Amino acid sequence: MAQATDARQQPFPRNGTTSDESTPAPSGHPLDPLTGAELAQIVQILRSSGHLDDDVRIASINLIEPEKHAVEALRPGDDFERNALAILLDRMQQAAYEAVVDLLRRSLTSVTKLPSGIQPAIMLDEFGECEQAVLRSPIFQAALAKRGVTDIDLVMVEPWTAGMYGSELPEENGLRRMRALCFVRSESRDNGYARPLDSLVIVVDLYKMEIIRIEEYPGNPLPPESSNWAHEYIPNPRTDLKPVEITQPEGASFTVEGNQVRWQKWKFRVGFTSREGLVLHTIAYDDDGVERPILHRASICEMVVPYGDPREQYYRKNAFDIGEYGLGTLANSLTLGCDCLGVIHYFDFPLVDSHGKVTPLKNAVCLHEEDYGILWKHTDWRTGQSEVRRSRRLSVSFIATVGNYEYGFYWYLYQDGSIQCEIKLTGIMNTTALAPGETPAYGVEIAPQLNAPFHQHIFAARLVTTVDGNNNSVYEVNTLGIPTGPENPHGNAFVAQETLLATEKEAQRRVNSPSARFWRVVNPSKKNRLGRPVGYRLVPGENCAPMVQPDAAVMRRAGFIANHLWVTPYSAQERYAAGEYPNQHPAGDGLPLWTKANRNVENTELTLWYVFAHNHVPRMEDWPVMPAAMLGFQFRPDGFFERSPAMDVPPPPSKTCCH
Ligand SMILES: [Cu+2]
Repeated sequence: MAQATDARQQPFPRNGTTSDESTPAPSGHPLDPLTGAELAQIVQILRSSGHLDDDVRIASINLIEPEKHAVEALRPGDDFERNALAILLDRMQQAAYEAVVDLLRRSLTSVTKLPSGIQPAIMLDEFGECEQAVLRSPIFQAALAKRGVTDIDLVMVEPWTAGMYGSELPEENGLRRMRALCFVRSESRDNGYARPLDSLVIVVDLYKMEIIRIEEYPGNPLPPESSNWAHEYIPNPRTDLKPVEITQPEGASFTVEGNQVRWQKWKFRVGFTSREGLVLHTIAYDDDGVERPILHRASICEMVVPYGDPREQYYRKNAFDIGEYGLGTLANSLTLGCDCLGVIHYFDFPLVDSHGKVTPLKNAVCLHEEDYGILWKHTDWRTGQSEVRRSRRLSVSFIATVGNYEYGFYWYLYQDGSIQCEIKLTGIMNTTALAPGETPAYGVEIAPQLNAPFHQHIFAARLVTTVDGNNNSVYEVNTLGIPTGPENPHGNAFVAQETLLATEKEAQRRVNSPSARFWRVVNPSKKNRLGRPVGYRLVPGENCAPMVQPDAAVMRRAGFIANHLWVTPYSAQERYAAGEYPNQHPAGDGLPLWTKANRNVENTELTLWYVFAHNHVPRMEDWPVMPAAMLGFQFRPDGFFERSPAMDVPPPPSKTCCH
């Protein structure tokens, strides 16, 4: 891995001319995701160099993003490098590789074998291959027949990542594995999650695509009810909905040039990776003609969904949907008028499958404006003077389908300088079966004999902060009442107390709603007109503690969920909260490992990691398809502007206002 790490630190931009005049520098911007042509070229370079043959699969190919300083130093017309990291899996040799490809020179820079035991993320086509391998297996069919299931076409095999729990059998060591759960549809378009067959877990070797063993458990009968969600199954749809039309007769207020977006005073770039999906780069705000940076890079970089059912067949359900599956790969192609309304700009991004076939993902990211209620308002009751402004926000989003669940990722920019991240959780809950009359201990009965287990959806946002410049510090702000006494004789006093988080250990924090805790990211060398350092505050939304115990096996891979806030010095190599390869990782990568050094995080270049959780205690109303639950956080200016930056928003045209 050392070789590959070195290759990622190649100097950039490359000043001067190319050595080979036949390979001109690429157009666009060095942060632009790899194009389809670039992906095809990388595949071709890997093939012709002998590193990609029939035994080898491509787990992912992504741009090696240039370092922050290199991007900042870039001037229009500068020449720049394009390097990519391909993660390869040789099934025959049972080995994984990192290959670095130099697109400008059309050459392979390095190929590094990963240490044994490191498993790249699950590839999209492995899900289908795994399901088919199980369905075709006579021993699986025999296990089904024992349970009265004879129509194999109705069986849904759902592979889950196997993780690493210390309970693996010796014969599994070193194998690339998944653990598949089973569901049985009542007809071909039925909602299979209504009928979990929870007495079987099939452990599959993905190298050979064959069953290692079938685990058999005491099981309950299939629940009796169908719970279909497609429109043809829903009788009597409501009929009193009149149309709502979003019209923007003069078009949208944003402009898009390549992947760069400008909207009112905002400017940023849209990026996309196969792992994280949507990424925002170089978010800046034009403040009276001065472009002030805020975030260099923003993404949701990891997530984990721990389930609270301790039974042997279920305690390993802890999907790392980003690091183990890849949300970009699982992104939907969005539909105008359904997923987004109004004047839309869609970004397409190419995807490469495990065999090297490149296909465009149309409409992967949606960009549009939304009316968002009142921005500000005041009425002077003495004079009758009244002013109101409508809030307009810019929405950038994508939606990923991960098996039974959907995750919508939305980033919003507002006219008051605020940035918001919102995640919408929808789709179908994972289920288990109950005996007639049984009350579930670790879940909620949501339909007759159907249990939805307690679980949490935990997300990690990675924010490379550049609040008015590169060197930032973080303060925690707690609002505290002062005990009644000489300093607070009337008992009413309370103060907002700021505490500097100077080191990585000091900056490992949890949310605290009783003290209205938030974190203020400041630039200590930039003062506002009142003498305070300019800042942005990270305002938590819904959040809660992780419910797994600190010594739970999953915590060895998901150590990042122990804190809601982590602050690290900026490093382009520290990219994902659970490390580069959480799939079957033995222990301890990512934030817990890096922060052991307890590095300084005061007045230096920072990465802020905000971890937030939706605690899902299922409801009957979440079934059969869960109405979207939303959570997220805000990044709001705090002493960054000299006054409300929203004052110059003009009143709505009078014809659109009711009087
Ligand atoms: Cu949930």
